[in-house]
Amino acid sequence: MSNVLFDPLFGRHAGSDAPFVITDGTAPLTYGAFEALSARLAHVFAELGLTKGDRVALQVAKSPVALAIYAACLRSGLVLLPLNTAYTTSELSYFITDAEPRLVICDDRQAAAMAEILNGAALHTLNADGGGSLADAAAGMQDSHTVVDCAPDDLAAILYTSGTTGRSKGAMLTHANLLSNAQALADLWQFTADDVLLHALPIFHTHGLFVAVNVSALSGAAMLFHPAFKVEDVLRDLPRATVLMGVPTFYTRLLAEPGFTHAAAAHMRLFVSGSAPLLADTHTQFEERTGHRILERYGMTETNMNASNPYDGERRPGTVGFALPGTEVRITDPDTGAELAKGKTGMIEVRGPNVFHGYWRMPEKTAAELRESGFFITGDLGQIDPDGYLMIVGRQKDLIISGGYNIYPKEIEVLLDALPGVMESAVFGVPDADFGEAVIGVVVPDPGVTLDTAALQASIAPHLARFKHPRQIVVVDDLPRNAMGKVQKNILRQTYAQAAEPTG
Ligand code: MLC
Ligand code: AMP
Repeated sequence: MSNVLFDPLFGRHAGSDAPFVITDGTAPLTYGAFEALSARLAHVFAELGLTKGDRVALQVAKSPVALAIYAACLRSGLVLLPLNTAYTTSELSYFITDAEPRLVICDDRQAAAMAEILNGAALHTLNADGGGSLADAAAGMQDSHTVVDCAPDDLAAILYTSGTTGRSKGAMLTHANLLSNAQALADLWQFTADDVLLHALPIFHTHGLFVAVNVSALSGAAMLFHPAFKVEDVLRDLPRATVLMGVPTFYTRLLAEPGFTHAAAAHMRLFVSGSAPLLADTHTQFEERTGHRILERYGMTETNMNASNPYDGERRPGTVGFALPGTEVRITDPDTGAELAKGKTGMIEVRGPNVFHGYWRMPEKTAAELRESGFFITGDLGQIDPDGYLMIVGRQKDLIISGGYNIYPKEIEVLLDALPGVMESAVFGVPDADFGEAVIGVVVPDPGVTLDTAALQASIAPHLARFKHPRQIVVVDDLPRNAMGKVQKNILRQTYAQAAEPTG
Protein backbone atom coordinates (compact mmCIF):
# COMPACT_ATOMS: atom_id res chain seq x y z
CA MET A 1 0.00 0.00 0.00
CA SER A 2 1.48 3.31 -0.96
CA ASN A 3 0.92 6.73 -2.39
CA VAL A 4 2.70 6.93 -5.74
CA LEU A 5 3.63 10.61 -5.68
CA PHE A 6 3.54 11.65 -2.03
CA ASP A 7 5.85 8.90 -0.74
CA PRO A 8 8.90 9.68 -2.91
CA LEU A 9 8.42 13.45 -2.86
CA PHE A 10 7.53 14.17 0.74
CA GLY A 11 6.72 11.01 2.74
CA ARG A 12 10.23 9.61 2.68
CA HIS A 13 11.54 12.83 4.24
CA ALA A 14 9.37 12.54 7.38
CA GLY A 15 11.42 13.60 10.41
CA SER A 16 14.29 14.92 8.28
CA ASP A 17 16.18 18.01 9.47
CA ALA A 18 17.32 18.88 5.96
CA PRO A 19 16.15 22.33 4.79
CA PHE A 20 13.40 22.32 2.18
CA VAL A 21 11.69 25.72 1.93
CA ILE A 22 13.81 28.76 2.79
CA THR A 23 12.08 32.11 3.01
CA ASP A 24 13.38 35.51 4.08
CA GLY A 25 13.44 36.30 7.76
CA THR A 26 12.42 32.90 9.11
CA ALA A 27 14.23 29.68 9.92
CA PRO A 28 14.24 27.23 7.01
CA LEU A 29 11.26 24.88 6.93
CA THR A 30 12.83 21.44 7.11
CA TYR A 31 11.57 18.49 5.10
CA GLY A 32 10.37 16.96 8.38
CA ALA A 33 8.46 20.07 9.46
CA PHE A 34 6.95 20.38 5.97
CA GLU A 35 5.75 16.78 6.08
CA ALA A 36 4.22 17.38 9.53
CA LEU A 37 2.52 20.57 8.30
CA SER A 38 1.02 18.62 5.41
CA ALA A 39 -0.27 16.05 7.94
CA ARG A 40 -2.03 18.74 9.99
CA LEU A 41 -3.62 20.19 6.87
CA ALA A 42 -4.70 16.71 5.79
CA HIS A 43 -6.55 16.33 9.10
CA VAL A 44 -8.42 19.60 8.41
CA PHE A 45 -9.48 18.24 5.02
CA ALA A 46 -10.60 14.95 6.55
CA GLU A 47 -12.64 16.71 9.25
CA LEU A 48 -14.45 18.63 6.52
CA GLY A 49 -15.45 15.25 5.10
CA LEU A 50 -13.27 15.40 1.99
CA THR A 51 -12.47 11.97 0.58
CA LYS A 52 -10.30 10.57 -2.18
CA GLY A 53 -10.96 12.15 -5.56
CA ASP A 54 -12.53 15.34 -4.17
CA ARG A 55 -11.18 18.57 -5.60
CA VAL A 56 -9.57 21.40 -3.61
CA ALA A 57 -9.41 24.79 -5.36
CA LEU A 58 -6.58 27.05 -4.25
CA GLN A 59 -6.18 30.73 -5.08
CA VAL A 60 -3.67 32.16 -2.63
CA ALA A 61 -0.36 34.03 -2.56
CA LYS A 62 2.76 31.91 -2.84
CA SER A 63 3.91 30.76 0.63
CA PRO A 64 5.29 27.62 2.31
CA VAL A 65 1.82 26.82 3.67
CA ALA A 66 0.33 27.12 0.18
CA LEU A 67 2.90 24.58 -0.97
CA ALA A 68 2.09 22.31 1.96
CA ILE A 69 -1.56 22.31 0.78
CA TYR A 70 -0.33 20.62 -2.39
CA ALA A 71 1.44 17.96 -0.30
CA ALA A 72 -1.61 17.62 1.96
CA CYS A 73 -3.84 17.01 -1.06
CA LEU A 74 -1.48 14.36 -2.39
CA ARG A 75 -1.32 12.47 0.89
CA SER A 76 -5.12 12.63 1.21
CA GLY A 77 -5.80 11.45 -2.35
CA LEU A 78 -7.40 14.82 -3.09
CA VAL A 79 -7.11 16.58 -6.43
CA LEU A 80 -5.53 20.04 -6.34
CA LEU A 81 -6.90 22.80 -8.54
CA PRO A 82 -4.34 25.62 -8.36
CA LEU A 83 -5.57 28.96 -9.68
CA ASN A 84 -3.71 32.05 -10.87
CA THR A 85 -3.98 34.80 -8.24
CA ALA A 86 -4.73 37.28 -11.03
CA TYR A 87 -8.04 35.61 -11.99
CA THR A 88 -11.15 37.71 -11.51
CA THR A 89 -14.32 36.46 -9.85
CA SER A 90 -15.88 35.92 -13.23
CA GLU A 91 -13.01 33.64 -14.35
CA LEU A 92 -13.02 31.81 -11.01
CA SER A 93 -16.73 31.23 -11.17
CA TYR A 94 -16.27 29.16 -14.31
CA PHE A 95 -13.52 26.99 -12.79
CA ILE A 96 -15.50 26.36 -9.62
CA THR A 97 -18.67 25.49 -11.48
CA ASP A 98 -16.78 23.19 -13.83
CA ALA A 99 -14.50 21.39 -11.37
CA GLU A 100 -16.99 21.28 -8.48
CA PRO A 101 -14.40 21.45 -5.70
CA ARG A 102 -15.56 20.49 -2.20
CA LEU A 103 -13.20 23.04 -0.67
CA VAL A 104 -12.05 26.45 -1.88
CA ILE A 105 -9.10 28.18 -0.22
CA CYS A 106 -8.50 31.89 -0.83
CA ASP A 107 -7.14 35.02 0.82
CA ASP A 108 -9.29 36.66 3.54
CA ARG A 109 -9.68 39.71 1.28
CA GLN A 110 -11.22 37.51 -1.42
CA ALA A 111 -13.48 35.55 0.91
CA ALA A 112 -16.64 37.66 0.54
CA ALA A 113 -16.52 37.58 -3.28
CA MET A 114 -15.62 33.88 -3.26
CA ALA A 115 -18.54 33.08 -0.95
CA GLU A 116 -20.88 34.15 -3.78
CA ILE A 117 -19.54 31.56 -6.25
CA LEU A 118 -18.82 28.56 -4.04
CA ASN A 119 -21.29 26.22 -5.71
CA GLY A 120 -21.71 24.30 -2.43
CA ALA A 121 -17.99 24.08 -1.58
CA ALA A 122 -16.62 24.76 1.90
CA LEU A 123 -14.42 27.87 2.24
CA HIS A 124 -11.17 28.35 4.12
CA THR A 125 -8.77 31.27 4.02
CA LEU A 126 -4.99 31.46 3.85
CA ASN A 127 -3.20 34.80 3.68
CA ALA A 128 0.25 35.63 2.35
CA ASP A 129 1.60 35.82 5.92
CA GLY A 130 0.38 32.29 6.71
CA GLY A 131 -2.64 33.49 8.74
CA GLY A 132 -6.29 32.71 8.04
CA SER A 133 -8.89 30.14 9.02
CA LEU A 134 -7.02 27.22 7.49
CA ALA A 135 -3.89 27.87 9.55
CA ASP A 136 -6.03 28.26 12.67
CA ALA A 137 -7.76 24.95 12.01
CA ALA A 138 -4.49 23.15 11.24
CA ALA A 139 -2.76 24.44 14.38
CA GLY A 140 -4.73 22.12 16.62
CA MET A 141 -4.22 19.00 14.52
CA GLN A 142 -1.87 16.04 14.98
CA ASP A 143 1.47 15.83 13.19
CA SER A 144 0.93 12.25 12.19
CA HIS A 145 -1.52 11.19 9.53
CA THR A 146 -2.07 7.96 7.68
CA VAL A 147 -1.28 8.56 4.04
CA VAL A 148 -4.11 7.55 1.69
CA ASP A 149 -3.16 4.92 -0.89
CA CYS A 150 -2.94 6.29 -4.40
CA ALA A 151 -2.31 4.27 -7.54
CA PRO A 152 -0.40 5.49 -10.62
CA ASP A 153 -3.55 6.52 -12.47
CA ASP A 154 -5.19 8.37 -9.57
CA LEU A 155 -5.59 12.07 -10.18
CA ALA A 156 -3.20 14.44 -8.42
CA ALA A 157 -4.21 17.75 -9.98
CA ILE A 158 -6.40 19.48 -12.51
CA LEU A 159 -4.78 22.46 -14.20
CA TYR A 160 -6.94 24.65 -16.39
CA THR A 161 -5.60 25.65 -19.76
CA SER A 162 -7.63 27.92 -21.97
CA GLY A 163 -9.39 26.44 -24.94
CA THR A 164 -9.30 27.66 -28.51
CA THR A 165 -13.06 28.14 -28.33
CA GLY A 166 -12.65 30.37 -25.30
CA ARG A 167 -13.75 27.75 -22.74
CA SER A 168 -10.99 26.60 -20.41
CA LYS A 169 -10.26 22.90 -20.20
CA GLY A 170 -9.12 21.14 -17.04
CA ALA A 171 -6.09 18.96 -17.77
CA MET A 172 -6.22 15.87 -15.56
CA LEU A 173 -2.76 14.93 -14.28
CA THR A 174 -2.13 11.69 -12.48
CA HIS A 175 0.34 10.66 -9.79
CA ALA A 176 2.30 8.68 -12.38
CA ASN A 177 2.37 11.60 -14.86
CA LEU A 178 3.97 13.86 -12.30
CA LEU A 179 6.32 11.32 -10.75
CA SER A 180 7.67 10.03 -14.05
CA ASN A 181 8.39 13.55 -15.23
CA ALA A 182 10.11 14.58 -12.00
CA GLN A 183 12.26 11.45 -12.15
CA ALA A 184 13.26 12.07 -15.77
CA LEU A 185 14.16 15.72 -15.12
CA ALA A 186 15.98 15.19 -11.81
CA ASP A 187 18.10 12.57 -13.49
CA LEU A 188 18.73 14.54 -16.69
CA TRP A 189 19.56 17.80 -14.91
CA GLN A 190 21.66 15.96 -12.31
CA PHE A 191 19.81 17.22 -9.25
CA THR A 192 21.13 16.15 -5.83
CA ALA A 193 20.41 16.94 -2.19
CA ASP A 194 23.23 19.50 -2.38
CA ASP A 195 21.26 21.65 -4.81
CA VAL A 196 19.61 24.91 -3.82
CA LEU A 197 16.93 25.96 -6.30
CA LEU A 198 16.16 29.66 -6.50
CA HIS A 199 12.36 29.41 -6.78
CA ALA A 200 10.87 32.66 -8.09
CA LEU A 201 8.03 31.27 -10.25
CA PRO A 202 4.37 31.20 -9.27
CA ILE A 203 3.16 27.85 -7.87
CA PHE A 204 -0.15 27.70 -9.74
CA HIS A 205 1.37 26.46 -13.02
CA THR A 206 3.27 23.39 -14.16
CA HIS A 207 6.62 25.15 -14.30
CA GLY A 208 6.74 26.47 -10.73
CA LEU A 209 4.72 23.72 -9.07
CA PHE A 210 5.63 20.49 -10.77
CA VAL A 211 8.94 21.06 -12.52
CA ALA A 212 10.54 23.17 -9.80
CA VAL A 213 9.03 21.68 -6.64
CA ASN A 214 8.75 18.02 -7.62
CA VAL A 215 12.28 17.85 -9.01
CA SER A 216 13.65 19.52 -5.86
CA ALA A 217 11.69 17.34 -3.42
CA LEU A 218 12.50 14.14 -5.28
CA SER A 219 16.19 15.03 -4.96
CA GLY A 220 16.03 16.30 -1.37
CA ALA A 221 17.22 19.71 -2.57
CA ALA A 222 16.46 23.02 -0.80
CA MET A 223 14.53 25.89 -2.32
CA LEU A 224 15.07 29.61 -1.77
CA PHE A 225 11.38 30.41 -2.00
CA HIS A 226 10.75 33.93 -3.32
CA PRO A 227 7.14 35.22 -3.17
CA ALA A 228 7.51 36.44 -6.78
CA PHE A 229 10.22 37.28 -9.29
CA LYS A 230 11.97 40.49 -8.29
CA VAL A 231 15.21 40.88 -10.18
CA GLU A 232 17.07 42.52 -7.28
CA ASP A 233 16.11 39.68 -4.90
CA VAL A 234 17.23 37.09 -7.42
CA LEU A 235 20.56 38.84 -7.85
CA ARG A 236 20.99 38.96 -4.09
CA ASP A 237 20.35 35.23 -3.66
CA LEU A 238 22.29 33.86 -6.64
CA PRO A 239 25.43 33.35 -4.51
CA ARG A 240 23.41 31.02 -2.24
CA ALA A 241 21.77 29.07 -5.08
CA THR A 242 22.86 26.43 -7.56
CA VAL A 243 19.90 26.33 -10.00
CA LEU A 244 17.40 28.85 -11.37
CA MET A 245 14.32 27.90 -13.36
CA GLY A 246 12.60 30.72 -15.19
CA VAL A 247 10.61 31.98 -18.13
CA PRO A 248 12.59 34.00 -20.72
CA THR A 249 11.48 37.28 -19.09
CA PHE A 250 13.57 36.31 -16.03
CA TYR A 251 16.66 36.12 -18.20
CA THR A 252 16.09 39.31 -20.20
CA ARG A 253 15.46 41.20 -16.94
CA LEU A 254 18.63 39.76 -15.40
CA LEU A 255 20.62 40.79 -18.46
CA ALA A 256 19.32 44.34 -18.08
CA GLU A 257 21.03 44.52 -14.67
CA PRO A 258 24.65 45.75 -14.75
CA GLY A 259 25.24 43.80 -11.51
CA PHE A 260 24.47 40.53 -13.27
CA THR A 261 28.02 39.44 -14.06
CA HIS A 262 30.23 36.41 -14.35
CA ALA A 263 30.98 36.75 -10.65
CA ALA A 264 27.31 37.08 -9.69
CA ALA A 265 26.57 33.74 -11.38
CA ALA A 266 29.72 31.97 -10.22
CA HIS A 267 28.00 29.79 -7.60
CA MET A 268 25.34 28.58 -10.03
CA ARG A 269 25.55 25.30 -11.89
CA LEU A 270 22.38 25.52 -14.02
CA PHE A 271 19.96 28.05 -15.52
CA VAL A 272 16.82 26.49 -17.05
CA SER A 273 14.39 28.32 -19.34
CA GLY A 274 10.97 27.30 -20.57
CA SER A 275 7.26 28.08 -20.99
CA ALA A 276 7.95 30.45 -23.89
CA PRO A 277 10.59 30.76 -26.63
CA LEU A 278 14.01 31.93 -25.50
CA LEU A 279 15.48 34.18 -28.18
CA ALA A 280 18.81 32.91 -29.50
CA ASP A 281 20.11 36.42 -28.84
CA THR A 282 19.26 36.12 -25.13
CA HIS A 283 21.07 32.79 -25.04
CA THR A 284 24.18 34.29 -26.62
CA GLN A 285 24.21 37.42 -24.47
CA PHE A 286 23.76 35.29 -21.37
CA GLU A 287 26.75 33.15 -22.21
CA GLU A 288 28.88 36.20 -22.96
CA ARG A 289 27.92 37.80 -19.67
CA THR A 290 28.10 34.82 -17.32
CA GLY A 291 29.87 31.97 -19.06
CA HIS A 292 26.72 29.84 -18.57
CA ARG A 293 24.66 28.40 -21.41
CA ILE A 294 20.97 28.50 -20.52
CA LEU A 295 19.40 25.05 -20.77
CA GLU A 296 16.12 25.43 -22.69
CA ARG A 297 13.41 22.83 -22.36
CA TYR A 298 9.88 22.43 -23.71
CA GLY A 299 6.69 21.47 -21.99
CA MET A 300 3.05 22.19 -21.52
CA THR A 301 0.31 21.73 -18.96
CA GLU A 302 -1.13 18.63 -20.62
CA THR A 303 2.16 16.82 -21.02
CA ASN A 304 4.48 18.17 -18.34
CA MET A 305 7.97 18.40 -19.86
CA ASN A 306 8.59 16.80 -23.24
CA ALA A 307 12.05 17.74 -24.38
CA SER A 308 15.21 19.25 -22.99
CA ASN A 309 18.59 20.36 -24.17
CA PRO A 310 21.31 18.14 -22.73
CA TYR A 311 22.98 18.78 -19.41
CA ASP A 312 26.26 17.45 -20.74
CA GLY A 313 26.59 18.15 -24.41
CA GLU A 314 25.68 21.05 -26.63
CA ARG A 315 22.80 23.27 -25.51
CA ARG A 316 21.74 24.59 -28.86
CA PRO A 317 20.09 28.04 -29.00
CA GLY A 318 16.73 28.14 -30.77
CA THR A 319 16.08 24.49 -30.00
CA VAL A 320 14.51 22.63 -27.09
CA GLY A 321 16.82 19.65 -27.37
CA PHE A 322 15.78 16.02 -27.36
CA ALA A 323 12.72 14.09 -26.20
CA LEU A 324 13.04 13.23 -22.51
CA PRO A 325 13.99 9.62 -21.75
CA GLY A 326 10.77 7.59 -21.85
CA THR A 327 8.99 10.23 -23.95
CA GLU A 328 8.50 10.12 -27.73
CA VAL A 329 8.27 13.23 -29.89
CA ARG A 330 7.22 13.02 -33.53
CA ILE A 331 6.36 15.51 -36.26
CA THR A 332 3.20 14.91 -38.27
CA ASP A 333 1.31 16.45 -41.14
CA PRO A 334 -1.21 18.75 -39.42
CA ASP A 335 -3.93 17.76 -41.89
CA THR A 336 -3.47 14.01 -42.25
CA GLY A 337 -1.61 13.09 -39.05
CA ALA A 338 0.95 11.14 -41.11
CA GLU A 339 4.44 11.15 -39.60
CA LEU A 340 6.90 13.42 -41.41
CA ALA A 341 10.59 12.87 -42.05
CA LYS A 342 13.36 14.65 -40.15
CA GLY A 343 13.77 18.23 -41.29
CA LYS A 344 10.13 18.67 -42.30
CA THR A 345 7.97 21.14 -40.38
CA GLY A 346 4.71 19.89 -38.92
CA MET A 347 2.69 19.28 -35.80
CA ILE A 348 4.62 18.27 -32.68
CA GLU A 349 3.03 15.21 -31.09
CA VAL A 350 4.09 13.68 -27.79
CA ARG A 351 3.58 10.29 -26.16
CA GLY A 352 4.81 8.96 -22.86
CA PRO A 353 4.10 8.51 -19.16
CA ASN A 354 4.14 12.32 -18.85
CA VAL A 355 1.03 12.77 -21.01
CA PHE A 356 -2.17 13.66 -19.12
CA HIS A 357 -5.31 11.54 -18.94
CA GLY A 358 -7.64 13.91 -20.76
CA TYR A 359 -9.70 17.00 -20.10
CA TRP A 360 -12.02 17.03 -17.11
CA ARG A 361 -15.54 16.17 -18.24
CA MET A 362 -14.76 17.00 -21.89
CA PRO A 363 -14.47 13.64 -23.64
CA GLU A 364 -14.93 15.17 -27.09
CA LYS A 365 -12.06 17.64 -26.57
CA THR A 366 -9.91 14.85 -25.20
CA ALA A 367 -10.64 12.72 -28.26
CA ALA A 368 -9.80 15.61 -30.57
CA GLU A 369 -6.35 16.19 -29.07
CA LEU A 370 -5.27 12.87 -27.60
CA ARG A 371 -4.98 10.11 -30.19
CA GLU A 372 -5.97 6.54 -29.33
CA SER A 373 -2.33 5.65 -29.94
CA GLY A 374 -1.46 7.84 -26.94
CA PHE A 375 0.08 10.69 -28.94
CA PHE A 376 -1.01 14.16 -27.80
CA ILE A 377 -1.40 16.78 -30.52
CA THR A 378 0.37 19.77 -28.96
CA GLY A 379 -0.76 22.55 -31.32
CA ASP A 380 2.92 23.57 -31.58
CA LEU A 381 4.66 23.39 -34.96
CA GLY A 382 8.21 22.15 -35.14
CA GLN A 383 10.90 20.24 -36.90
CA ILE A 384 13.72 17.95 -35.88
CA ASP A 385 17.15 18.98 -37.17
CA PRO A 386 19.66 16.50 -38.58
CA ASP A 387 21.27 16.09 -35.15
CA GLY A 388 17.94 15.27 -33.55
CA TYR A 389 17.34 18.63 -31.84
CA LEU A 390 13.69 19.70 -31.75
CA MET A 391 12.93 23.24 -32.90
CA ILE A 392 9.60 24.89 -32.19
CA VAL A 393 8.94 27.05 -35.23
CA GLY A 394 5.44 28.31 -34.52
CA ARG A 395 2.03 27.52 -33.13
CA GLN A 396 -1.00 26.26 -34.95
CA LYS A 397 -3.15 27.02 -31.91
CA ASP A 398 -4.25 30.63 -31.63
CA LEU A 399 -2.36 31.51 -28.47
CA ILE A 400 -0.40 34.44 -27.06
CA ILE A 401 2.34 33.75 -24.50
CA SER A 402 3.12 36.83 -22.43
CA GLY A 403 5.81 36.53 -19.76
CA GLY A 404 5.12 32.79 -19.68
CA TYR A 405 1.36 33.20 -19.17
CA ASN A 406 -0.94 31.82 -21.83
CA ILE A 407 -3.61 34.11 -23.20
CA TYR A 408 -6.21 32.75 -25.60
CA PRO A 409 -7.37 35.46 -28.04
CA LYS A 410 -10.80 33.85 -28.33
CA GLU A 411 -11.58 34.56 -24.70
CA ILE A 412 -11.00 38.28 -25.27
CA GLU A 413 -12.68 38.35 -28.70
CA VAL A 414 -15.86 36.83 -27.25
CA LEU A 415 -16.03 39.67 -24.69
CA LEU A 416 -15.31 42.39 -27.26
CA ASP A 417 -17.80 40.99 -29.78
CA ALA A 418 -20.55 41.07 -27.15
CA LEU A 419 -20.17 44.82 -26.54
CA PRO A 420 -22.73 47.17 -28.08
CA GLY A 421 -21.49 48.80 -31.27
CA VAL A 422 -18.82 46.14 -31.93
CA MET A 423 -19.41 44.17 -35.10
CA GLU A 424 -16.34 41.95 -34.77
CA SER A 425 -12.87 41.84 -33.32
CA ALA A 426 -9.52 40.11 -33.55
CA VAL A 427 -6.96 39.73 -30.79
CA PHE A 428 -3.34 38.76 -31.42
CA GLY A 429 0.17 39.00 -30.01
CA VAL A 430 2.95 41.33 -31.13
CA PRO A 431 6.62 41.30 -30.09
CA ASP A 432 7.36 42.79 -26.68
CA ALA A 433 10.87 43.24 -25.33
CA ASP A 434 9.95 42.32 -21.74
CA PHE A 435 7.14 39.77 -22.01
CA GLY A 436 7.99 38.25 -25.41
CA GLU A 437 4.51 39.00 -26.70
CA ALA A 438 1.93 41.66 -25.87
CA VAL A 439 -1.83 41.55 -26.46
CA ILE A 440 -3.34 43.84 -29.11
CA GLY A 441 -7.01 43.99 -30.13
CA VAL A 442 -8.64 45.42 -33.24
CA VAL A 443 -12.39 46.06 -33.42
CA VAL A 444 -14.71 46.76 -36.32
CA PRO A 445 -17.65 49.00 -35.32
CA ASP A 446 -21.24 48.47 -36.39
CA PRO A 447 -22.18 50.82 -39.27
CA GLY A 448 -22.49 54.43 -38.14
CA VAL A 449 -21.08 53.75 -34.64
CA THR A 450 -18.08 55.59 -33.16
CA LEU A 451 -16.30 53.39 -30.64
CA ASP A 452 -14.50 54.69 -27.55
CA THR A 453 -11.60 52.29 -26.99
CA ALA A 454 -11.14 53.34 -23.35
CA ALA A 455 -14.77 52.42 -22.72
CA LEU A 456 -14.20 49.05 -24.43
CA GLN A 457 -11.20 48.39 -22.18
CA ALA A 458 -13.24 49.30 -19.12
CA SER A 459 -16.09 47.00 -20.15
CA ILE A 460 -13.97 43.89 -20.57
CA ALA A 461 -11.64 44.56 -17.60
CA PRO A 462 -13.80 43.04 -14.83
CA HIS A 463 -13.95 39.74 -16.71
CA LEU A 464 -10.25 39.28 -17.42
CA ALA A 465 -7.14 38.84 -15.31
CA ARG A 466 -4.99 41.96 -15.63
CA PHE A 467 -2.25 40.21 -17.64
CA LYS A 468 -4.82 39.41 -20.38
CA HIS A 469 -5.90 43.03 -20.88
CA PRO A 470 -5.05 44.28 -24.37
CA ARG A 471 -2.14 46.72 -24.32
CA GLN A 472 -4.00 48.60 -27.00
CA ILE A 473 -7.34 48.39 -28.82
CA VAL A 474 -7.50 49.85 -32.32
CA VAL A 475 -10.66 50.63 -34.29
CA VAL A 476 -10.47 49.42 -37.91
CA ASP A 477 -12.86 49.41 -40.88
CA ASP A 478 -12.56 45.70 -41.53
CA LEU A 479 -10.46 42.63 -40.76
CA PRO A 480 -8.06 41.08 -43.29
CA ARG A 481 -9.49 37.75 -44.43
CA ASN A 482 -8.32 34.98 -46.71
CA ALA A 483 -10.38 33.42 -49.50
CA MET A 484 -12.03 31.09 -46.98
CA GLY A 485 -13.16 34.08 -44.91
CA LYS A 486 -10.71 33.32 -42.07
CA VAL A 487 -9.19 36.31 -40.31
CA GLN A 488 -5.50 36.59 -41.23
CA LYS A 489 -3.84 37.23 -37.91
CA ASN A 490 -0.40 37.01 -39.48
CA ILE A 491 -1.22 40.19 -41.43
CA LEU A 492 -2.51 41.90 -38.28
CA ARG A 493 0.65 40.89 -36.42
CA GLN A 494 2.76 42.48 -39.17
CA THR A 495 0.66 45.64 -39.37
CA TYR A 496 0.79 46.23 -35.62
CA ALA A 497 4.29 44.85 -35.00
CA GLN A 498 5.35 48.09 -33.32
CA ALA A 499 2.18 48.48 -31.25
CA ALA A 500 3.72 47.26 -27.99
CA GLU A 501 6.34 50.03 -28.01
CA PRO A 502 6.21 52.02 -24.75
CA THR A 503 4.43 54.93 -26.44
CA GLY A 504 1.76 52.57 -27.84
C1 MLC B 1 2.47 40.60 -14.79
N1 MLC B 1 1.87 41.44 -15.65
C2 MLC B 1 1.85 40.89 -16.86
C3 MLC B 1 2.47 39.64 -16.71
N2 MLC B 1 2.84 39.48 -15.42
N3 MLC B 1 1.38 41.34 -18.03
C4 MLC B 1 1.51 40.53 -19.09
N4 MLC B 1 2.10 39.30 -19.02
C5 MLC B 1 2.58 38.84 -17.84
N5 MLC B 1 3.15 37.64 -17.76
C6 MLC B 1 1.36 42.79 -15.38
C7 MLC B 1 0.50 42.89 -14.15
O1 MLC B 1 -0.83 42.63 -14.48
C8 MLC B 1 0.71 44.34 -13.75
O2 MLC B 1 -0.02 45.15 -14.62
C9 MLC B 1 2.17 44.55 -14.07
O3 MLC B 1 2.50 43.58 -15.08
C10 MLC B 1 3.08 44.37 -12.86
O4 MLC B 1 2.72 43.18 -12.14
P1 MLC B 1 3.81 42.28 -11.39
O5 MLC B 1 3.12 41.18 -10.68
O6 MLC B 1 4.70 43.18 -10.62
O7 MLC B 1 4.50 41.63 -12.62
P2 MLC B 1 5.95 41.29 -12.97
O8 MLC B 1 6.87 41.20 -11.82
O9 MLC B 1 6.35 42.20 -14.06
O10 MLC B 1 5.74 39.79 -13.53
C11 MLC B 1 6.34 39.35 -14.68
C12 MLC B 1 6.74 37.90 -14.52
C13 MLC B 1 5.49 37.06 -14.16
C14 MLC B 1 7.35 37.46 -15.83
C15 MLC B 1 7.78 37.76 -13.40
O11 MLC B 1 4.50 37.26 -15.15
C16 MLC B 1 5.79 35.61 -14.00
O12 MLC B 1 6.21 35.18 -12.94
N6 MLC B 1 5.59 34.82 -15.07
C17 MLC B 1 5.81 33.39 -15.01
C18 MLC B 1 4.62 32.68 -15.57
C19 MLC B 1 4.75 31.16 -15.43
O13 MLC B 1 5.10 30.62 -14.40
N7 MLC B 1 4.50 30.44 -16.54
C20 MLC B 1 4.63 28.99 -16.56
C21 MLC B 1 3.36 28.38 -17.14
S1 MLC B 1 3.54 26.62 -17.27
P3 MLC B 1 -0.47 46.64 -14.25
O14 MLC B 1 -0.97 47.17 -15.56
O15 MLC B 1 -1.54 46.45 -13.22
O16 MLC B 1 0.72 47.37 -13.73
C22 MLC B 1 3.91 26.38 -18.90
C23 MLC B 1 4.40 25.02 -19.29
C24 MLC B 1 5.89 25.07 -19.38
O17 MLC B 1 3.87 27.26 -19.67
O18 MLC B 1 6.44 24.65 -20.40
O19 MLC B 1 6.48 25.54 -18.43
P1 AMP C 1 0.79 25.92 -21.16
O1 AMP C 1 -0.44 25.56 -21.88
O2 AMP C 1 0.63 27.10 -20.28
O3 AMP C 1 1.32 24.77 -20.46
O4 AMP C 1 1.83 26.38 -22.25
C1 AMP C 1 2.45 25.45 -23.07
C2 AMP C 1 2.96 26.09 -24.30
O5 AMP C 1 4.07 26.93 -24.01
C3 AMP C 1 3.51 25.09 -25.27
O6 AMP C 1 2.48 24.44 -26.01
C4 AMP C 1 4.40 25.95 -26.13
O7 AMP C 1 3.65 26.65 -27.10
C5 AMP C 1 4.94 26.94 -25.12
N1 AMP C 1 6.30 26.59 -24.69
C6 AMP C 1 6.71 25.94 -23.58
N2 AMP C 1 8.05 25.84 -23.56
C7 AMP C 1 8.50 26.44 -24.67
C8 AMP C 1 9.80 26.68 -25.23
N3 AMP C 1 10.91 26.31 -24.61
N4 AMP C 1 9.86 27.32 -26.41
C9 AMP C 1 8.75 27.72 -27.05
N5 AMP C 1 7.51 27.55 -26.58
C10 AMP C 1 7.39 26.92 -25.39
